[in-house]
Parts: sequence; structure tokens; C-alpha cells
Amino acid sequence: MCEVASILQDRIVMLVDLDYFFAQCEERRNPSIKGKPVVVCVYSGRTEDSGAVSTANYVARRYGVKSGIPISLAKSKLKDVDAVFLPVDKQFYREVSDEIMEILRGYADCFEQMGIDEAYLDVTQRTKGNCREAEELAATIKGDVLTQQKLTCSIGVGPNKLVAKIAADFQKPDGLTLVEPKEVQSFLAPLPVRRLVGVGRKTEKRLETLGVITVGQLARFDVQKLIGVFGRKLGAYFHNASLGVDDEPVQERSEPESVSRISTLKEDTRDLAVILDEAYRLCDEVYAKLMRRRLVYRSVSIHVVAGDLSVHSRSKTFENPTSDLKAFKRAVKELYEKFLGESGVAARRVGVKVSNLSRKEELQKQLTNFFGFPKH
Ligand code: TTP
Ligand code: MG
Repeated sequence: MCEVASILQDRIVMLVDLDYFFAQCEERRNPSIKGKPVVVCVYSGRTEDSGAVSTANYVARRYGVKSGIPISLAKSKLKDVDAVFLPVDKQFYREVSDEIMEILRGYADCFEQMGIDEAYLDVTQRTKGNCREAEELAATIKGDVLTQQKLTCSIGVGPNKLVAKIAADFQKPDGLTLVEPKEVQSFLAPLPVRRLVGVGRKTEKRLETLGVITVGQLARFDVQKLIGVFGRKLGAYFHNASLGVDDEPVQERSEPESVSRISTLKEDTRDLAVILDEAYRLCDEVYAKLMRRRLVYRSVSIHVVAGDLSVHSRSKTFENPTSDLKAFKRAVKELYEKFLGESGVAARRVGVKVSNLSRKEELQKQLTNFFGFPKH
């Protein structure tokens, strides 16, 4: 679907980027810290303050705190300020990210997740190539993410990935920037070259020595000279990028290897009914995700984190892939029964997982071949 869109002249692509993502997740978890500078840190563990800042909310950014700086430097910038320093909790951010990505996926003709907090959506077909409709859709998406997940994001809308990305960065946080095809060059021209994907600090310096500071100057710079300096591939890329030309399709990444959910019980227990009550709820969530992504599974696992934090698991693999929820729950029940029979520990956290995933369409194809149904 999107490959067709990519060869059409006018595509509409969005880049959705969650604002100060890790720190915003922390604010959502504990709203009382909102309004204070929040700094999420990767502590290296050597000394109390050794390590780097992963990200910071916009309040902290006003004090000059940003990703990558040493924690000690962030602390000195926030001296005498009531700031909050927290360690990264990747698992929590990933869970939030997964749920948001599912919302976004539902709005795209074609979807490509780029990292934990950003994704490209090709929306050409559903907006009939109409920019205003795309802008309204972006506003709807922002509203949905906010009401369902209590997080703000910034969205850039443009004719390709390159422009959408720059547009998303243009107004942050909680921004929405539409760049129509006819505006692309005037939008890009005043920006520093560094905004283009692929222009790092070194390239920026090199371009500066050629008298090129802005994207507009890069666009006017002789392409042959550019190729002379950076080589054919990169030189041509910089030239095209400066004009806002980019044919990269929005492409779904390969399927996940597994889908899992884990949750903490109210209290540690060995009661199968209590465990299954929670585990079945997790099965429903995993199953919903499989359905949305049109995946079937062949293996089922259960996980138990015991009161002493030891981790235990059991798994089972079916002969054939299936998309059956009842079979999933039956396997989960069997595995928990087996686990409780074999082990004396009480469960603190319980989880379920499906793996050996494949596409539903492939399963159907296999079955069709197997039964020898006519192809038409
Ligand atoms: P970004 O989207 O680059 O940053 P952000 O979401 O924190 O802020 P913005 O509002 O500008 O989008 O990165 C997403 C997450 O990735 C970020 O919340 C934390 C993590 N990250 C790091 O751990 N180290 C880094 O150097 C960067 C840039 C990000
Ligand atoms: Mg972000």
C-alpha cells in the first residue's frame, strides 16, 4: 500500500515524537513532581552522582539540563532548586511506548516505529492526500494520546519523512507543524544545516568552512562541488535533503520476536485462582496486540518473579501456529499448574508471553496450500 504511495508525487507523512519522553512518563506516574525540574538519569554506580542525564523535562531544560550531560553538571545547574532526579526505568517506559505505538498504528496506512518514542505514519490514503485533513488527523491523534495515555507529543506533517521529522522538531513540546509541499523550501531555508538528518557536528563544521550555515545556502551550493567534498552518495543526499526531497518509504519494521505482559500482584501468593485471574487479563492484552498486528503464535510462556526476586519461567510450543485465545489461556493455566507443582515459591509478579510469531496471512497461505484450495 505504502510502496504505491511512495512513487506517487504527493505523499503525506507524519512524524510523531513524544515530548521529553522518559521524564514525562515519570510525571504521569507521579503527578506531584509536575512543575518541578525532572531529570532522568543513567547512574553508572561508581559514585553517587556518576553517570549521565538520559532526558529532562522542559522545566529542567530552562536551566540548561539536557540529554547526555553528566549528572554532577545537572546537579550544579539545579543547585538550590527543588529538582527531582530519578533513575531510568526502561521497562516502564517501554510499556507506555507499546501502548502509544498501538494507538498510532491504528491511524496509519503504513507505520514505522523509529525508536522508543517516535514513529512515522504514512496517511496519504486515509487523508486522500489532503493536507488540511492530515492536519486535523494529527490533532485527533494528539488528543487521543493525551486522553488515553496522558502524554503530550509533537507531530510534524509533510510530504516525506525528512520534512515531517524537521517539522516535528520545529515546535516542541505539544506542537503540530504542517508543511505543505509548496512551503517546503521556504520552511527549510532559514534552518541551520544541523537539522537535516545525517548532518552531524563534523559535517556541520565542514559545511561552515564552505560558507554554508543554513539549509537554504546548502540548496544553492553547487552540487558538483558538494560531491567533490563529500563523495557522490553523501553529496547528492545533502543536496536533495536541502531541497526537501526524500523518497524513503514509510516501512513497517520486521515483526517482534515476542509479545509479553507482566504485572505485580497485590500480595505474594501460591493460589492458582488468584494467579490465573491476573494472568488471563494479561492474556487478553497480549491477544489484542497480536490481533492488531495480525500475528499468530506457536509458543506460550509464563513468568514468575518470586518474593525474593528470583525469576522463573515455563514454556510450551505447539506443533502449528495458532491465533486461538482459548488455547493460549489453556496453555497458561497448564504452565502455572506445572510451575506451582514443581516449585515452592510464591509469586510476586506474573507474566505471560507468546513467541515464535508469524503473520496471519502466511498461516492462511500455508493452510490453503495444504488443503489444496484453488488459488482464485
Ligand atoms: P528524544 O525524543 O530525543 O528526547 P525527549 O523525548 O526526551 O525530548 P523531546 O521533547 O525533545 O522529544 O529521546 C527519547 C528518549 O530517549 C528520551 O526521553 C530519553 C532517551 N534518550 C537517552 O536516553 N539519551 C539521549 O541522549 C537521548 C537524546 C534520548
Ligand atoms: Mg521525544
